[in-house]
Amino acid sequence: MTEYFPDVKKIAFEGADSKNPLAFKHYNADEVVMGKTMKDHLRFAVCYWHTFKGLGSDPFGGPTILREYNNAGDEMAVAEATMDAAFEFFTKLGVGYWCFHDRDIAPEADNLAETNKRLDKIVAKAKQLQADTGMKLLWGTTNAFSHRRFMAGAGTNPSAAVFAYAASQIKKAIEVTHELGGEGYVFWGGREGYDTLLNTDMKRELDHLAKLLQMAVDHKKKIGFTGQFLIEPKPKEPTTHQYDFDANTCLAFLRANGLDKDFKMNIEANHATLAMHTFQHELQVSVDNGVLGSVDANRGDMLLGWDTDQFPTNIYDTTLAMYTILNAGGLTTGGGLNFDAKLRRQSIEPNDLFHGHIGGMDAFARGLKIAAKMIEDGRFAAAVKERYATWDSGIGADIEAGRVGFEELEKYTLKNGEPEIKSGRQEMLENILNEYIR
Ligand code: XLS
Ligand code: NI
Ligand code: NI
Repeated sequence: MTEYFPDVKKIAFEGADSKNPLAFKHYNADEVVMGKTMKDHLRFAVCYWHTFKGLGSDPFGGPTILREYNNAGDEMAVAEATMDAAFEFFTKLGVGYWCFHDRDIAPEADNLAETNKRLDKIVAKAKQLQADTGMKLLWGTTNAFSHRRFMAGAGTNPSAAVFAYAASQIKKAIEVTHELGGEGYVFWGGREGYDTLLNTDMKRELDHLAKLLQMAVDHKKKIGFTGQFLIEPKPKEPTTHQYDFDANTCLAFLRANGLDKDFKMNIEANHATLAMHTFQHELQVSVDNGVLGSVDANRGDMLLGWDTDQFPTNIYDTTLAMYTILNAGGLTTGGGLNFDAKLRRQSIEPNDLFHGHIGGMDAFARGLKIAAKMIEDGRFAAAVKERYATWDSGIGADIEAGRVGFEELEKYTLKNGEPEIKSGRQEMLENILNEYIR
């Protein structure tokens, strides 16, 4: 069988002092942190679209990256060779999971029936490779945004026939995700949004989106798929106003339509910052509402300001993300850290794929270890607890328990006078954080 990454052996953990670019410095799969192995905490996944289908094109130029598997022959031969290359990569990197869109793994044909046949063929191959390697599917999804039929959206398209097409495609994608034992299924609202209200009935579009998601929930039950449904918020791009703006907007939409028990969030770092939130904010909103499902682990570029999907390297961000995730009990079945990240278009060597992923895995391993220490030491938790201490007894406890109203609070204030105020100590806490990040 062709080897696509011949000069790479299995990536090993060599420790922080290693100078080998093809080794982990911090990610040590079996090392136990707070009672769990790093592997089980981090649940890394490789995404198929950027990693194997992304060839460096941007709005100003075509592909820069050449891959040997793209020379395998006709479209289906290329799809099969790509799958072989992908499983070789997963195995050498040592991740446990992968993620895909239907159209990443099998090319579209002239009609849906033929397209589905192609998909089945590749899915059978993927199933075999999963069995051979022990790799698991974190989640599957549908690409209902690249083809021109979806230029005005899928579930929110003004045409009912396009809606029907999207529904048919999603039905099949859920079925093949189920077939591959996927732990989850993601709905990222590709072109579910609008560019101008001059041509858009927003209310109607959102009602249709709710219908589509309800149909997906019904179908999931019908076929016995028990994986987690996930919504991936994003505020803009490709449309000006994406309907799934951020976690709170998604929650409001799901609750308004009685869908909130059936979906969790797939939080992407780059989408959080596009929404003018931090990555940690979006994770925390999800945790506080009991809907943290999975994570698209990447980063944006503040200077460019679009969805650059870069590999995560910022230890502050990975630390704060892991701090929120660990405090919430960690990622479990249906959740993981999926590298929704692509190489820069000048990174044209096959090994650059390893460098990107190794760096991301090491950045999160460091974040995990640092966050675990922060939690074990309890200094931040103690500071937060102290800051809210007035709620633990007396009038605070009465308010929280609903024992008092405006009358009682007025009486309390008239009696006690001006409240004592305290420093938020942000600088001190930031300095303590820097004691841990090293
Ligand atoms: C695009 C999204 C996409 C989803 C999967 O911005 O991040 O890649 O993760 O459809
Ligand atoms: Ni994503
Ligand atoms: Ni993205």
